[in-house]
Amino acid sequence: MPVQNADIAATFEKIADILEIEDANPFRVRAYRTAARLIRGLSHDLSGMVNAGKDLTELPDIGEDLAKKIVEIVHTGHCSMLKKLETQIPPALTELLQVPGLGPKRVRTLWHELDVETVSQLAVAAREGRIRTIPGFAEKTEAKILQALQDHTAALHRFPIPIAARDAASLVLYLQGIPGVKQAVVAGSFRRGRETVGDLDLLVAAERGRQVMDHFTAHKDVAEIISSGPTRSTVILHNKLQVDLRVVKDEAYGAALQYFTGSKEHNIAIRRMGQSKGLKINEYGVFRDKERIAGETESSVYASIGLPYIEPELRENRGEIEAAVSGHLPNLAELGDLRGDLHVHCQSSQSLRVMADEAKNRGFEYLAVTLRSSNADPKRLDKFMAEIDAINGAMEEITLLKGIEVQIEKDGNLDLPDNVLRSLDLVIGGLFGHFDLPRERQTTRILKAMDNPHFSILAHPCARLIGTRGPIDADMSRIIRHARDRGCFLEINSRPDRLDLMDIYARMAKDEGAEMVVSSGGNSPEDFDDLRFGMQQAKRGWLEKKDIINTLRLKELRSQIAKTMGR
Ligand code: DGT
Ligand code: CA
Ligand code: CA
Repeated sequence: MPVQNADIAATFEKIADILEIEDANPFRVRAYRTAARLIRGLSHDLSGMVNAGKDLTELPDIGEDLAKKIVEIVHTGHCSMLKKLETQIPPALTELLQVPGLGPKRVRTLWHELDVETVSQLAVAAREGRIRTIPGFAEKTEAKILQALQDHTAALHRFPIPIAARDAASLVLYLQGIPGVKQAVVAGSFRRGRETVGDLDLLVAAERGRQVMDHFTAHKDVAEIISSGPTRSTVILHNKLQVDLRVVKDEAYGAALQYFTGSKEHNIAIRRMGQSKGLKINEYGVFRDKERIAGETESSVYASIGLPYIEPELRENRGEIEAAVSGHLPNLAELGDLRGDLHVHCQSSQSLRVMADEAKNRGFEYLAVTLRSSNADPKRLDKFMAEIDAINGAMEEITLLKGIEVQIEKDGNLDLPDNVLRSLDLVIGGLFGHFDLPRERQTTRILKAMDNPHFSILAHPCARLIGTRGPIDADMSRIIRHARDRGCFLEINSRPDRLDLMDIYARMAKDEGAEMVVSSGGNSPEDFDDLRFGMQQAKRGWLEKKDIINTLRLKELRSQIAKTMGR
């Protein structure tokens, strides 16, 4: 199929967008926009003209340079200049331009001032009121962005966890405050720690359901009541998130929680096991004939079929029931097991101190600050080292490690020379471009990066951005085995739009005997909160304390890393 005029116009629009984000010469930007508009309005096909050997510069506003690009696009289907430009900015950045009210200038400012690179990061920044703090962004702008994002998120159907988490926390608190409510919790996929949720499932134990429902549907965040009865209601919040509420009596609370936590596949398997023992298991309890024999707690439901309690993160019918039967359930790692964070960024010496203080307050023993390789010119690197030494000299309770985050280049080389890497305690490497290489090349690229003797941690190995960019096409099982053999560690990055390693690969890595690290990947003190999402992902991957190296004491951690780095 020949290249359409619309494709060529879109390519030029995209070039103009990126140039404008990069603050390029406005005349250059305008040349691409003008050409795009002209091409869209043409009545004849450019590909036909190219193939007929016509001189394109005879068209208004098309010079030598643009003509050459059109020929390239018609012949090859792509534009090498655009490909090059795309590697210069975070890949999701141009998607921010789709948000009504955001032009390239604003996108650039949000990126530089707030580190906002994706739509979900924009949502979090808007919700936290950080956008209004930038000069030129009024409170009204922030509200407009928020509204636009809510429409955008609704279109995605599934909600990112941090947004659901806020609504969940505030609704649970609200429900707990209603007279007569004994318990209020979140069930469903949220409780199982999935990375996105379709809707929120809330469960309340109370005697009088009608009263609870009336309070619930009157909540200020409720935009629309889909249905409301004495035991079940469904509402839509202003941000388009659907919330289901079930009210049950105390004696059925455990059975209802087990049922509404799911997953459906897990429940079906549990119900079958019950049937084989002559039991009926449903959301009201466990019954033998008409007699209720369990249901007050979740544990009682599992115990009725001879099983130990199964953690919600495992309930996907991925072997957890068999493991429970044979007594081989994992002893899952907990957030409290983490003794430090090995991947955070700091913008200034001041924020370095703030991060160190916060890490100490959270009871961490160590914190690796990872300078971005793009900021690692000799002068800044020296300053960074000196600042860390100064803080380590002044603070007793916590040790800062000198880390660096390097980019894995297209050919698998790291973007800093070995003599620089040698001077650091920790080298993290990740993919920041060329996400669409074919499988074999992508895989060998990563294997080669890990072979660098200074390489210690593979950051966000799948390089996906939830809701924006899918995982790279690579042979994860080979990457995992290589990491194990080489002694490198695989990161579970806790940023809510990354959550990468994904649960299935964390599980594969554990099974293969590779070791992992759960990192916040944060830029500010609050970002340590995200570790809970990373730990949920770890639990969904069946990880135990021994699978996660940042549960080690500093001394053991140091010797592990030193071994990896051949020191
Ligand atoms: P989501 O909302 O798409 O992120 O995923 P869930 O797992 O929260 O699904 P949801 O909200 O449709 O239902 C909540 C739980 O209720 C689900 O995990 C298990 C239970 N459930 C719902 N429908 C059925 C069903 O037909 N059979 C069984 N056994 N359980 C069900
Ligand atoms: Ca749900
Ligand atoms: Ca639901």
